[in-house]
Amino acid sequence: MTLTNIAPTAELQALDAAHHMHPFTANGALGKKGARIITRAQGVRLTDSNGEELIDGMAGLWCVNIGYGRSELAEAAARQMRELPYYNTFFQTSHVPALQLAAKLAELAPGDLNHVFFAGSGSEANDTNLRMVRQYWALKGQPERRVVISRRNGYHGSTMGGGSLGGMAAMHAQGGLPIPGIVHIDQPYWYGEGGDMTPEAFGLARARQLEEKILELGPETVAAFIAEPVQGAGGVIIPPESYWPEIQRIVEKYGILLIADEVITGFGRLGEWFGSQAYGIRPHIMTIAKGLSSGYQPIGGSIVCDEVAHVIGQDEFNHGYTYSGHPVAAAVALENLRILQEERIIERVREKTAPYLAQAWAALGDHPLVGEAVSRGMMASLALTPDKATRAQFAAESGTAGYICREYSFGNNLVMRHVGDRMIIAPPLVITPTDIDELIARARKTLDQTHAHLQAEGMLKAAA
Ligand code: PXG
Repeated sequence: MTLTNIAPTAELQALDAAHHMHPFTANGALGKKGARIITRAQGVRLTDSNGEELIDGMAGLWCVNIGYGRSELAEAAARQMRELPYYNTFFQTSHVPALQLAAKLAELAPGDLNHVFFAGSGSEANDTNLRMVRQYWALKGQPERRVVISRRNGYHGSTMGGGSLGGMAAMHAQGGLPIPGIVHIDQPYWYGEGGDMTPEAFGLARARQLEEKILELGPETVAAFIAEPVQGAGGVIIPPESYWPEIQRIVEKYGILLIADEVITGFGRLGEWFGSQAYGIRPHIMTIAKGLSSGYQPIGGSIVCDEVAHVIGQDEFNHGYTYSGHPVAAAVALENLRILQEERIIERVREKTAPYLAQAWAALGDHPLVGEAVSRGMMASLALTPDKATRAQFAAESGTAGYICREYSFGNNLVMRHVGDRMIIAPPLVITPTDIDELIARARKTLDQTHAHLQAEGMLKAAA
């Protein structure tokens, strides 16, 4: 393929290394190696500055649900930019894209989740949630209800609030996180932490940690519990079936608010509009972002139930962002939702693509390097292990094998990520069975190469 609009790759990489600070990256090391420059994309495929074509197994960063290259979204953005490129919604004004998007989300969201507070991202939305649940209890005359319970290895964003709500040890190790008033319980990660328990018993035990924590803190101090229906950034951790019903029982028993962080699971990824519907979760607030606009524009928000919105509305909520409900982002999100709905993309995931992926992905479980291969909807992960029978960890530092595997995958033109020694994918929802076959073939080749590499280096050793 000829590329006419860009400089040679080495030149782009040098500029990138000199001036661009990448998120979640050791920039010194990347600068020496050179970033892969992505120049365009169509459907489920990316093209880089050398003209190589990659299958995007991660839908960008879990967000390009409708796939790349939908010109309807570009047109919606251009139309809106010409008509009203920006206005705020702070001081007794509104605009059509924001109010239409709020109404559409109220229609799509389950139960009485009928009110939307917009943000520019998932992190911002979770910061909103943290302030909103505390303000809710303050207005209810219970200002001492301030603690938010969250989970280790959960991900809720990278701002001070979002990063504190999240339970990422590597994030907490930098910059003074978590902020006060946020406590963490353990995750429902059976494969890694379940020991000899059955998944069902383990799921119950991990859910009951919520009750134990509430009792330890005193129920009168707890504002809310926040969790992702399926953990994404933590490694696609699919909870045992027993987990969510028990969580639901506990939050209702103690009357605390439940925040479902749907930033990844929203907008079809689990074969329903929201992950909460897939698991029968009844949250008071849902965090949304990513698939809301399929990543074509930065937008997030909180979908809030009648009761919480009513109480918050009793006083001025001193909170908001310049770009809350940005008209261009809202117009693009509306067009994205129209496509998801009219093209029945979520139904196709539920009935066809997710079952197909589930079967093809599970077959990777027979590979000698794979301890488990699991999926739910269009999220899938596999655990690399030196010993399948015992679900052993590698003797090498966690993430070493995963990184090697990711490098082979990238070399095979498949974007498959690693989280520690788990390999993960979350492709665009429009991926076809033929594309899935190709994705799986590249993943299998990647596993073979990784296995050979680890064997040659004497790294197929289990931790003591
Ligand atoms: N909640 C969840 C569940 C997320 O996955 C956020 C909140 C924050 O959204 P913003 O838009 O502020 O990034 C996320 C974001 C990874 C990775 O390594 C995942 C996310 C972001 C960056 C990296 O998988 N998820």
